[in-house]
Amino acid sequence: MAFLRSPHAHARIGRVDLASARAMPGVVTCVTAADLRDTVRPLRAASRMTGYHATDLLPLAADKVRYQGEPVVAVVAESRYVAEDAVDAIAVEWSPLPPVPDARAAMAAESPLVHEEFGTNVILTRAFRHGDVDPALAGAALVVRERFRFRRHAALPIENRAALAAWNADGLTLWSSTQVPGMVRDALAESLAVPGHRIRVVAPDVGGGFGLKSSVYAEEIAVAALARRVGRPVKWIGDRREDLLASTQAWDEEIDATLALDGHGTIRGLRASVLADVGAYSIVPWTASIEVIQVISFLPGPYRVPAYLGEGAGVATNKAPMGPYRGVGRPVATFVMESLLDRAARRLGLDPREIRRRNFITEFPWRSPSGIVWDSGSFAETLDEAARLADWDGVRAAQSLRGDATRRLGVGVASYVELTGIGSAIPASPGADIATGTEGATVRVDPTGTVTASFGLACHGQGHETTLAQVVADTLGARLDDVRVVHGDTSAGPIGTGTYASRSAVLGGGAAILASRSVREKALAIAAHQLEADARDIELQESAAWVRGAPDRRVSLREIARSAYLGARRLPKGLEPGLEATRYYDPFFGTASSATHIAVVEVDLALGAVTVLRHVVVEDCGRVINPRIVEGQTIGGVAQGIGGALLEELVYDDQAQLATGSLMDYLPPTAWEIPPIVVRHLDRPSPSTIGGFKGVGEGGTIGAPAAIANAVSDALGSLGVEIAELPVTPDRIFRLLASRAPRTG
Ligand code: MCN
Ligand code: SMO
Repeated sequence: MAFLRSPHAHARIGRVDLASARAMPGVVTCVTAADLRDTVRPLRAASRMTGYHATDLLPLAADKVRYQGEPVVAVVAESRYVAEDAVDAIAVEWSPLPPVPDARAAMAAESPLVHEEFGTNVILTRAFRHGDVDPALAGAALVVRERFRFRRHAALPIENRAALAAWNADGLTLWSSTQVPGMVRDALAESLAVPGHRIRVVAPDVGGGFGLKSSVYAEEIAVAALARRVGRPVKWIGDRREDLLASTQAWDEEIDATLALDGHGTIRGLRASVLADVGAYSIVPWTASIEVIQVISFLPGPYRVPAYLGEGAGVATNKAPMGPYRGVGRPVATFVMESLLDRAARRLGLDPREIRRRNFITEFPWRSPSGIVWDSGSFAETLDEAARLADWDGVRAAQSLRGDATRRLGVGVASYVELTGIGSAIPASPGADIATGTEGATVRVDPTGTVTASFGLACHGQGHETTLAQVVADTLGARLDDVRVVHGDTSAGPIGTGTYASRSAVLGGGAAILASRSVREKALAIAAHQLEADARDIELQESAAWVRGAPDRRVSLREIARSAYLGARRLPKGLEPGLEATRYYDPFFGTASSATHIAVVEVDLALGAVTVLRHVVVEDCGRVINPRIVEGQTIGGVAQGIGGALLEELVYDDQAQLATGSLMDYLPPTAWEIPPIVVRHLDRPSPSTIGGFKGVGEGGTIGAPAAIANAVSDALGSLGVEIAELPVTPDRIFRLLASRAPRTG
């Protein structure tokens, strides 16, 4: 399958002439929205947010297009080559409409509308209020104010999105490069009107996702609908251009923020107004709110903020829809709060570390101004350890020694707290019934004594095959080699949604512990029966059980499992045969992960170039299941954070045309830009989750941009430059310096 995608950001679709495309040898079918109207129902993401307008998710645009790259015609052919040629042979009569390229301008009364029927481009608003912020600001010794800008980014998995649909007498199998097979299954059941048990969604090993693959996409529905229509399997493999144009984009916000403090640097209040450019549609299932809600939820950070007002608005523009990308809103929130704190520290003559220490939350549980419960946190500890590892004082000494006029050294800190392993008490969006708060695990010991642990998760590089196997092996008492983890297949495991929101260790691991405990208890009962001992006296470890104190009275897990399935005479009286359990886990609120990042940078004033010399992360992700995996997660996250801080930006022009549609223009970091990254784990078990785990998959990306921005501001502080916009590209640094430099010659 190949798509004819809109060349316009905003246009009415007139007559579509498919005749020559259909006549080409090798073309199986060409369809428009009209051809699918009777067989595909639109999907809508529900929410009770104020002023929220849902939009339809359909496989192809009907009537008008709202962003460049939106799919309009689907062509199925014998090969991708033929399909692409057929796309070129299609003639569409477009009536271009005035585009909406800018969120602030889109709020003006005279702006063209992305969705006329809403009568506005503001498609949602949300606010968090805590205490009385006005008097806090009015009576403060110091008020720092800034308009911050975080530019639009792409999650950019190296592997583009892809989907393959095949129908047979049993129904549909969809192989998709998705993080959320459970959600896609439910969505397809609704959109194609097919019973859920006739749909199997498989997410094989297809590389990275980074949040970009955690929504339901038009192309997934299109391949499924077209495969049903033509009675043959249909495959779509997206290319890089399609990925940059038509996958969800992220982190596009403008934030007006004001922080009020007393003379000692103690925070009195914080006010922020966040304008998010959410693009053309409200995505399924997250809605268009996912970024903006996270920004205003997490702005107060790991600090005591007695009065807070955070207001956010999501504004529709003619760009690809905004969706989740590693960190979701928190890279932005952390950038804003940490930048404000450094500005305050500079005005007060305080060390950046000291102003943080004075404001860190120290009592737990703590209810944040946006209603999140922080169950724990190691804020000061991560800060002190990171400063030590980064040799903060050494950098300061070097700064004062250096006489180099063109290259400046800077050090920057960012501390954050994030909610991970989110349970059912915190809905993804108000009133939305997406089952993000629960997850299941099935643990089965077969008669050969090996263990299969299956999950509704869909891991895509996080190493669950290792870490979840460790959890099951440890809890059950099996050898690690005897445990196989199965995930990413809606027909092979318990009900679940998938892998996102740094939830798998907490929710999947929690469910795995519960299921493994049930299996272990039964295995102990069977072993006790066979060894003629009391179950309380049985040890079960490394796939063998023995009577405590009498190690030669033993049976293997294999013998226990055989008995479990042979039944009657091998089992204690009344015990049900079988050796497996399915359990679900809901951590209710979730748990607080925290970290401090410190970046040391050098800024070349002549080139405007920033080099990150070293980057240190000290994190508290609870009990660490696997230190190497956590280290890898953190390093990968920091790499994406460095890209976000220095290089990566999706640029749209004033016609809402994407100017960065290839990797020649959109610049992810390479090994060249990534310095040695030092990671330390504190390993402080969560008090509120089974197993004590806290999530860690996004943290690297949350802390890095803020730390780097603060390091650049530190390097350029004596020149009067403070960073308020990311990415801080050479061009931006050049302009900042030029606007402050005295004119010569
Ligand atoms: N882990 C651990 N000890 C802990 C916590 C976690 O050993 N205390 C391990 C886990 O068992 C898991 C890994 O660390 O193997 C990440 O765990 P977790 O924080 O639960 O996050 P998820 O597994 O739910 O992964 C989602 C997260 C998100 S939201 C994005 S975005 C992201 C990320 O993971 N996308 C990634 N990391 C990625 N890594 C790769 N390679 N590719 C992506 O697309
Ligand atoms: S952005 Mo991660 O998939 O929650």
